Amino acid sequence: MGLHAIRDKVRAGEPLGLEDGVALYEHPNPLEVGALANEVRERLHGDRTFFNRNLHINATNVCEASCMFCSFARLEEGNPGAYTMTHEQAFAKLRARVEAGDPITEIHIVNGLHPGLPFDYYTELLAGLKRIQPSIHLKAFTAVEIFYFHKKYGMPIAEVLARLHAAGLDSLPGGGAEIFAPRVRKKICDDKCTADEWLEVHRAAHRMGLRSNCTMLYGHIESAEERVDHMLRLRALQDETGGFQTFIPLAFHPDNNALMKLPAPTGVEDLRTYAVARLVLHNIPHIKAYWIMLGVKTAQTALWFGADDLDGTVQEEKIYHMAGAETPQALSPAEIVRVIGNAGRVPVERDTLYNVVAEGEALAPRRPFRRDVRRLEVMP
Ligand code: V47
Repeated sequence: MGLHAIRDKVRAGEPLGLEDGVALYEHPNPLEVGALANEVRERLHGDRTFFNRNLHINATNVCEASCMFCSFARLEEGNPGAYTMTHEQAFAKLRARVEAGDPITEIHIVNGLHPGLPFDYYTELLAGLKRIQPSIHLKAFTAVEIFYFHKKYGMPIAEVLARLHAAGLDSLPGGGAEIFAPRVRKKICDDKCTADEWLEVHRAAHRMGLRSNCTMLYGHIESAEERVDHMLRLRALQDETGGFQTFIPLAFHPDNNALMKLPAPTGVEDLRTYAVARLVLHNIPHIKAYWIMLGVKTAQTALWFGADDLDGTVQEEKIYHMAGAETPQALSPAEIVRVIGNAGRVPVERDTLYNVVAEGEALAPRRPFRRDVRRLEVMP
């Protein structure tokens, strides 16, 4: 399938199929693929580029699963580097932000599958954070964690979600999806929930009115066809429920894990994956360039290859930094605003549900944007 035919489909609003997606991966010119994705990005969002003020809490890295790509997990309490926060330690992280006068709107919580914690550990974690800042949005627990709770505590998925929601859960992050193809899952993450189970958790969350994100871990052993198949399965669930807000392609980081012999994906592969995602996932409103994982410069470039969101200020990221990410642990809102502006886009501070918190003059003080990037002329 040539790019002409795909361009016609995209412009006519026709969904792309598996063959189209693979053709986009195989097309010799990534800039042409990127330009088509940028058309869709600008049709949906113009120049607007979203970010939020958030804090990451990884309450424990003790994890029963042995995913080959993971540098964060430790199999047992007591192993070198293993930790589990007390509630007070987790609460102190939010209190520190509140005392610093930092108006964060979201806490992102992702953990290992800890075999020894009671369900109350999680409900009390959520409830305690809400007591400190009732307005905070808690985006917590990947579908893999929710499925683990369902098995471990013997409750239906809907009941796990309902009890967490009652304690303060507001939405689900998109992690744990990896690659849905059984061939890949069997090799890299055989001992956690299947693709269907991951999708079932998100379906149940959407039915309850909770929104969620979705991800794809790329750049390890998967093929282009398996990447596109993954996107198509997400798109099918989105057709059914409409509950996904954002798709986040996660580039594999090879340090300190069992797949460390593999090279990390190149910048061109990163940008192409953003573009293919924007084109295939026409029904998911946002594509997030997670700067922590991509690096700030590639994330800026991705804003011209389909992405319209940079994630947030973050503070203390562990999963990628233990896997070799060299990005800073946090960007201030003023820095994010400058990063977006210097990429030639317009920053918009959002909350987790994409309500606008601030834009234009109301945003953090900043140096003037270099808005002339589109008008650069070749010097004589
Ligand atoms: O599920 C783990 C990935 C995910 C590595 O929803 C790795 O807004 C690359 O869920 N190299 C967790 N990736 C992160 C996550 C997330 C992140 C940002 C935003 C959102 C959101 C969700 O991190 C895991 C796994 O797919 N991961 N190890 C690694 N070595």
